[in-house]
Amino acid sequence: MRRVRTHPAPAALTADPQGVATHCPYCALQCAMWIRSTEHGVEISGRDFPTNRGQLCRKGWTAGELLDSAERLRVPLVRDSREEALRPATWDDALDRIADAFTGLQRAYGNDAVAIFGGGGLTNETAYLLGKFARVALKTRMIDYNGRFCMSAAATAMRKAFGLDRGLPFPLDDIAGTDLLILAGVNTAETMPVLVRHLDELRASGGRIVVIDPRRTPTAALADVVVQPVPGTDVALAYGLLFGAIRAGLTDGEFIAERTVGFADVRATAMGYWPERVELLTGVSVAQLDELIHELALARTTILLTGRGVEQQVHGSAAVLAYINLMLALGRIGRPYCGYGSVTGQGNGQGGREHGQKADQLPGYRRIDDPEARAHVAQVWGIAPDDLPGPGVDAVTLLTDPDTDVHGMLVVGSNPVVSAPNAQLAEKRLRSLDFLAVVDIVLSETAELADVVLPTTQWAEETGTMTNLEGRVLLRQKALDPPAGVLTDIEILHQLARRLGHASGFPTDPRQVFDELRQASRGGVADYSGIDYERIAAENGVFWPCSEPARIGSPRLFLAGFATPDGRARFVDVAADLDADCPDAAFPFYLTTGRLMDHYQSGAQTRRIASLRRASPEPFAEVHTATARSLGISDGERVRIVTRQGSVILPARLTTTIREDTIFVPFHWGGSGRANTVTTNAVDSTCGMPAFKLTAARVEAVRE
Ligand SMILES: Nc1nc2c(c(=O)[nH]1)N[C@H]1C(S)=C(S)[C@@H](COP(=O)(O)OP(=O)(O)OC[C@H]3O[C@@H](n4cnc5c(=O)[nH]c(N)nc54)[C@H](O)[C@@H]3O)O[C@H]1N2
Ligand SMILES: Nc1nc2c(c(=O)[nH]1)N[C@H]1C(S)=C(S)[C@@H](COP(=O)(O)OP(=O)(O)OC[C@H]3O[C@@H](n4cnc5c(=O)[nH]c(N)nc54)[C@H](O)[C@@H]3O)O[C@H]1N2
Ligand code: SF4
Ligand SMILES: [Mo]
Repeated sequence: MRRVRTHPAPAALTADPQGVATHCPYCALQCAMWIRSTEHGVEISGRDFPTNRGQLCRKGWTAGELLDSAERLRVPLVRDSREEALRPATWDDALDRIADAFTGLQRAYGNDAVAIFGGGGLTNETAYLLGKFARVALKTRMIDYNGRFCMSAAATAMRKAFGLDRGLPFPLDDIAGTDLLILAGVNTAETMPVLVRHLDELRASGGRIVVIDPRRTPTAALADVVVQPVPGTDVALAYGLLFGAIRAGLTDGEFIAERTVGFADVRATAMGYWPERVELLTGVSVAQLDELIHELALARTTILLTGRGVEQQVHGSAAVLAYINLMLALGRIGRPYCGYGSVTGQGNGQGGREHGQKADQLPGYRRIDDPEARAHVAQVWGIAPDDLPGPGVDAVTLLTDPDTDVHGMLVVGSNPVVSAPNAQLAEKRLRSLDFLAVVDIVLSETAELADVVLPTTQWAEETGTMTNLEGRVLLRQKALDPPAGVLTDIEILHQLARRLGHASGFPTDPRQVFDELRQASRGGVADYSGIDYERIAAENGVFWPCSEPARIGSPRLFLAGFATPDGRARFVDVAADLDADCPDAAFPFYLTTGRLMDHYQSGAQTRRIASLRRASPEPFAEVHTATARSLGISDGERVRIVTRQGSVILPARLTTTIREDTIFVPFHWGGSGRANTVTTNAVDSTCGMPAFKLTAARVEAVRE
């Protein structure tokens, strides 16, 4: 129970004495909650729903605190030059400044002089309108979003293999029914704590769990078999498992013949990954490989999930494809209680990538370079197809490359000064822009650099839809009025569009935006046309695709066929030997980065919540005890982590759960503890995914 502030709940579709039905503001599990105003303030409680069955993690329980925090933004901030401090301003002044600056820059340098950077935590309505704002109001091709850092590798791989990308092509409940769950590079116990109950159910019904992670994480504690590969070696490991599966006769010839194409080449490549070689490449011993093959042999059904550990690599999409190859060869995809899935991260990481925030996409998961898609969306938007800009550039290019035409930027729902790879490059580039505007709920590290900062409403103060990790479209209902004078993201877009000459086309009512999104997505891969707020509220969410007139949601995909032209899945013969930032004599360690239970992402929100800050007050470097001994480092002592990109000083936290050649640093802090000061800016060339999970590093004791 959290005390926040009193406000009557406005009329909502689903409300009862426990409050208004809504969902958590953080991760893609989107746990269902009740939120209620009482005479003591606002209370949050868990709500029964298929994904969370009434449970919340401590981030969810404490999410209400930021609604009333002194640190939240309540008025627009402006400054005339970067030497000045930001000062309060009226909405008219702040909005006029943005419109004037963007108009001036576009007049001087062309339409692409202004860029948009969005986020996977925004509602579908905001994400959709942001894409439309870029293409219609600004006519710029320069738009991308933080989902590039998150989902791009798995999305690219799934589109290649299956013709469609939906994080989980099956409901979460299926997990509890499979014989074998393989978690590769996903630390569920910390990053989706509530999902652990599905793992407990799986174990209770006799299912087994394999965890593949260089660190023995809290998730590994739930597993039957744990292997700790060298970071960045998942392609080789997956091929090694395929070699073993072929040799043990586990492949499903009938499935391969009837439902796939391309096995011969992949089989030939896999034959080059015999166990002794894979042990050398991955550090997973021949005996452990045998153990994994034994698990595959015992199971009739298998679900394999990847997280950012596999995906945030220079060969992230190749690694996902290598695991998909394994699952296809076993015939354990497109069948009940079987399948491959990527655990989507952000609250709307799934919907955020379907409705046009991405440089190469239009609503409904349409391609911006597809003439038919352009014609459809242009018609919905009331413009000529030729007036739609073409594909833009990926997030890392947008945020760091000084050679793009970009001179001004609007950032909505992301904090790249903390979260971008090798963040000093993004920081330098943002500082060098002629004009930067940020829409946020707090003065994030990125907002601190801006010329204009606009405050916006929080999750509980606006209605909108979110699409969870299963592809289930959910309704977050407005439960509280925002503080006086704070606008929603779509009200802000409306105001800006109006000032740019678009009096209509940017509605402020989320329902109206959603209705337009339905039309724009109609006939696309992610078809939402058969979904409406009432159905979502009445049916525990609706899975896409859901088209009119049938209006049947699709919880399980690929049972009858894949989304490729011939209905067959593709084996993709990927290479393992791609250039990563590998350790050498000068930088002998693998630095990997990731998450802690208590903080969310750049920490902009959770570092401002007292109990979370207390539980996890500062960043640190996880170092194996044996490594620390050889370097003369004791627990808590400050160490300098040096990479080819920079250095950072952090207290060492000694552990025996990490590989001796690997260092782990959480990325939730900015300033002097910013992990991304030292991460590489190398990306996966097929999708622009940064290699957050592997930078070559040196570790030194700091002795003044
Ligand atoms: N508490 C919390 N929860 C969150 C978030 C948060 O910030 N905090 N963020 C949300 C978001 S947006 C995301 S994307 C998800 C991310 O969720 P996860 O993917 O579970 O989280 P990460 O910590 O980024 O990485 C997972 C694991 O990958 C391992 N790993 C590193 N390198 C490799 C490798 O080469 N191979 C393999 N197999 N594993 C490797 C790391 O040791 C780490 O334990 O979490 C979501 N949930
Ligand atoms: N080293 C390293 N770096 C990483 C990763 C890693 O594993 N290692 N993971 C990457 C991944 S997977 C991700 S997803 C990114 C995420 O990194 P970011 O994009 O920085 O994510 P957040 O910290 O969630 O930033 C969201 C911002 O939007 C604000 N906000 C919240 N709600 C709203 C809203 O409704 N409207 C608006 N306008 N603003 C809002 C928040 O206050 C916050 O400032 O980080 C990436 N960076
Ligand atoms: S698991 Fe994710 S969605 Fe659920 S309460 Fe925690 S942060 Fe919120
Ligand atoms: Mo993410």
